[in-house]
Amino acid sequence: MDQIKVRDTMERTFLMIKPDGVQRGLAGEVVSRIERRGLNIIALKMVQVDHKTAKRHYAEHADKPFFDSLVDFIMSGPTIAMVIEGRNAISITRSMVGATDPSKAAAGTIRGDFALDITQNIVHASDSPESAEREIAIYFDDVI
Ligand code: 3AN
Repeated sequence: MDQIKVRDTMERTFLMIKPDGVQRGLAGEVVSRIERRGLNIIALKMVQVDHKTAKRHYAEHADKPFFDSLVDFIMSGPTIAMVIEGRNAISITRSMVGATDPSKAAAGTIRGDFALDITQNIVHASDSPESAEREIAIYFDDVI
């Protein structure tokens, strides 16, 4: 897979609107928040995640008790995958997404405003440069 080129603090990160976010009609809201923050969406596509890809996506959680439910849920409907670029894009996107557990997510974050459930929590976003590179490569083989 292609390497992601990072210049200065310019970063690329991966964000996925999960099946619940798409099904609830929140895709526009999520995209709008990213755009209004000033980040650039440089790639975007709708993806029906297959089993192999789901297991690859969540490989770091393979030994967790919630692994099967994570994999099942990400495959349960269409998702929207995107690559976001901007200064400090990884940490800024994570701060916009909010805490993993929506009961701990601050109001004003995507999860804090729209989610109640730790599995059905609207979005996934990369948590480090290594994760971003790995996750972009899973879903986009044409982003350099
Ligand atoms: P985040 O999505 O905030 O990066 P991760 O990477 O720690 O969180 O976990 C990936 C996904 O696994 C979460 N989005 C959530 O759906 C699920 N998850 C994490 N921790 C738990 C947990 N304790 N119980 C159930 N599901 C969990």
